[in-house]
Amino acid sequence: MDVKLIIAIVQDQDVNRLLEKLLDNGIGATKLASTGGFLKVGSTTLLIGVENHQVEEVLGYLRETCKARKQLVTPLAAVGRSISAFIPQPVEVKVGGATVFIIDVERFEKV
Ligand code: 2BA
Repeated sequence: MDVKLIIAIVQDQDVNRLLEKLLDNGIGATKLASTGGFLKVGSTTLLIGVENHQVEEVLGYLRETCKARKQLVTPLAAVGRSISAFIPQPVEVKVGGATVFIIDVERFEKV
């Protein structure tokens, strides 16, 4: 059996629709709470174990349900400078749809 582990980092707003799609189609998933290293806001990481022939199907569900969104980030003011020297302007950052890693599983057991 050729098993893959799909690790998908998705935005919290998209998770319920994605999980519904997966479960309706008999695909199991584990949901983990996560935090993005850059924005430091909450996200959800799903562990999805599937056979190789189901990978494209899962990618399809991810594309259908995970939307790209824009967020404004305000860079930190430079330390040790007067406020007039550096007034931080919000910068727009595009987040998502989903960040996906697909990993070969050497062995899969349920004991
Ligand atoms: P965050 O690290 O919070 O990043 C959120 C968004 O900020 C990213 O969206 C990207 O558009 C932007 N960004 C990240 N690092 C940046 C930087 N050094 N300079 C400028 N902009 C930056 P996405 O690329 O859609 O990533 C969404 C989330 O997926 C990330 O949240 C992180 O939790 C995860 N992720 C992305 N790339 C990853 C990687 N190579 N390894 C592990 N996790 C990753």
